[in-house]
Amino acid sequence: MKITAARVIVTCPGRNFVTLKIETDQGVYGIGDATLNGRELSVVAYLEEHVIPALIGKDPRRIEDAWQYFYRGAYWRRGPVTMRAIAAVDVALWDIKGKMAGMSITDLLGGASRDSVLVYGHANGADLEGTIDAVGQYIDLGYTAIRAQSGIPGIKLAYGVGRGTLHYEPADATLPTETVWNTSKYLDYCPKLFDALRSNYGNDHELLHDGHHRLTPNEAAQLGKNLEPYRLFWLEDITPAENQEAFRHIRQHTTTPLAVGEIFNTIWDAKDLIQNQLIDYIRMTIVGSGGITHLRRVADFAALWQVRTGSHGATDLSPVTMGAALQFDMWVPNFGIQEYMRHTEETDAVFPHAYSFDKGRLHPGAVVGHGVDIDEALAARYPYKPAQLPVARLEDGTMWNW
Ligand code: EZ4
Ligand code: CO
Repeated sequence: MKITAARVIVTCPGRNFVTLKIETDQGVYGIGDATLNGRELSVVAYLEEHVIPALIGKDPRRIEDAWQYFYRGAYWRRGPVTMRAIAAVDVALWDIKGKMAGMSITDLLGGASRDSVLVYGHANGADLEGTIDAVGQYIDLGYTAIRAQSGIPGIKLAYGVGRGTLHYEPADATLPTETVWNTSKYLDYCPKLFDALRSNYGNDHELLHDGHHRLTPNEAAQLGKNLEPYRLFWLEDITPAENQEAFRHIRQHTTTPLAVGEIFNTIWDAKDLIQNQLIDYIRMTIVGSGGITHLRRVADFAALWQVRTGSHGATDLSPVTMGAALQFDMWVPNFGIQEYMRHTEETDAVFPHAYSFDKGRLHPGAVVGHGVDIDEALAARYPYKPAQLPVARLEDGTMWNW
């Protein structure tokens, strides 16, 4: 069996997506997501210039060898661009293998460990009242786990505040939007927000929050302590994690569960965090971390320390990644939760899929491979539109982490 062709499809049904389609001499094809929010065309070039020429003629059944070829064989390892390109190849090859076997990727991995996948949605409000309402709306939609983000009095364009309630999308301009950050205001406001949410809705729901890399380790420790009475499911990305050791201080001061990993690319980014039990959830995702072949190694490693998965699932991860993630989530023994931001109707139409939401959970549907396709004729009607993620500065102009 041979790969006969591979091509990259770029489409913008409301936001940009990069998709790799691999065709074989058996008439079976597979697709993989390669979207890197705000840097999409760099992965297109990587795939077209450096990956596709080497794919032609390879045996698509040899997924492991393809992974090693594009990882070890690149010499220049790791990084968001390389690992997304590898992920796209990997997911497309798992899709092909599933179609050839007449099996879902869950079955290829060893079969389902659960009946459906617990997901959390994003409730965003411009202020306290708006956020309380938004959480109520998610409860009404059937969500049992909800991430709450809120506009903060005195902060211009706080992270996570949407323009609509269901479709938050931060990438929005050809040059990054400038936001302003103030840590003290956030540290004062955040516990008030969760106090209000617990007083309004009680303790029956899981509540999550994303700090989006804004705090120092000691500030993170303070926040974690102050949020303990509200029993969060997790506090995410509370400080940058390039230095994994930095989490030791936070861990020593709070029992609020910690989640990290949406910008990680390989197991090496998470190794110390996991083996020193400095986090509770690893948020690496298929598209960001070299595909299913690599993510299952991360999950198995994490299981040794009872660290569970919590894959990133924002709207910049295409339905192809969501379909593949659900296949993975159904199998992975140490599953925690899956992030799920709804795509727009335009996006869902370009990527036909079988997964569906019901009562706070996603059901993958009966599929072979990952079960997500691309309607190329429809995709061609939405040309690429440059968009970038915002940047953040402190009030005196100092660049900060967005
Ligand atoms: O800001 O995916 O947990 N989710 C997040 C996301 C990220 C976007 C960046 O492209 O932090 O909203
Ligand atoms: Co996040």
